[in-house]
Amino acid sequence: MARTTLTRTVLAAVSAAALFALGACSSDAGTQTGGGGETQAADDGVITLGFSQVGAESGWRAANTKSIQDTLTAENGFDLKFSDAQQKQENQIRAIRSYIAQQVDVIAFSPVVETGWDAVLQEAKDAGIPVILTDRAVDSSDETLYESFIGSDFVLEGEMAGQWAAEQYDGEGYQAVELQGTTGAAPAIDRKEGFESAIAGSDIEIIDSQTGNFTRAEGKTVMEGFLNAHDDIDLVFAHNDDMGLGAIEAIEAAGMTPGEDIKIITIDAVKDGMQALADGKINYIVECNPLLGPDLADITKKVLAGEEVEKRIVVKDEAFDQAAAKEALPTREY
Ligand code: GYE
Repeated sequence: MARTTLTRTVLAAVSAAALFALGACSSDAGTQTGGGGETQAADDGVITLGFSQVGAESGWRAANTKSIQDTLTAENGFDLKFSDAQQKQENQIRAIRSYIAQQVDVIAFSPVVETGWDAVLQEAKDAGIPVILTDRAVDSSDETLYESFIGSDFVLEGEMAGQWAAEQYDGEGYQAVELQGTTGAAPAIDRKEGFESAIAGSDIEIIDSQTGNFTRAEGKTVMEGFLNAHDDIDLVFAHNDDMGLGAIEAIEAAGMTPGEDIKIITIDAVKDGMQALADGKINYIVECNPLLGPDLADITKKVLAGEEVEKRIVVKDEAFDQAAAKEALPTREY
């Protein structure tokens, strides 16, 4: 439970004294000390963590939310306060401010877009509340505004997708369209960059590119637009499975066979995407592991214990073709 100001101050004094007695009250414990000099260590053993989630836009997000809620449980010593920002930065900023006002022990969030966080992160720092980023990065020149960033390497994911495309389709004059993730989001920016760099010099050309906001519905609508505007699309690169699944619906509605008439490459490898890959409707998927709950729990405990944590924790991803998807599906966790 969040503590009241009174208990917080008293407990902070107690834990500061305890740290001092242990000889640990040095600048090494800086991650726990905010502008007011208050110590943020968990006292009653329960860690109150405020988590601001991006939204519920995709299968990946659902698996990510489940991982966080299944890990940060009372049995594991957490009091999780969870809010869904519905893909809006202003909602996330509001949630973070409310966690600061509630004096939680730690704030974690997955920033919907990369920029515009410095002010609210500074407020958390001034309140002595450590912040951990999960999944998506912020674009800030001040790395002291957060403790650690846990998530995949999105540039690498885009590169893996592009490399496979270049190997499969080079020399064939392939015309590709791109379904981008949410404008300004780290995975949209980085996956685009990675894919473009990997296909540079190949025979693949991106003839159109628009955001589908990481959702199935928008992926479908944008693909319908692409199909109306171009009659020579060979390949779709979708920044996530859901938009690829929306594109499949649009391609089928236009009387074509996805995976054959138009090839599809996506990122995430969540169940529905993997099923479509195994069914031959998608051609290749680069994984993005959403199971970030255990790492978040671990890093949170270390930060509150004053231990050094890595500033960047990179989650490893695989990639699947159709045969690999058939093999992996029965034991897939998400
Ligand atoms: O790929 C997409 C989701 O930030 C990695 O967000 C995440 C992305 C994921 O909506 O499906």
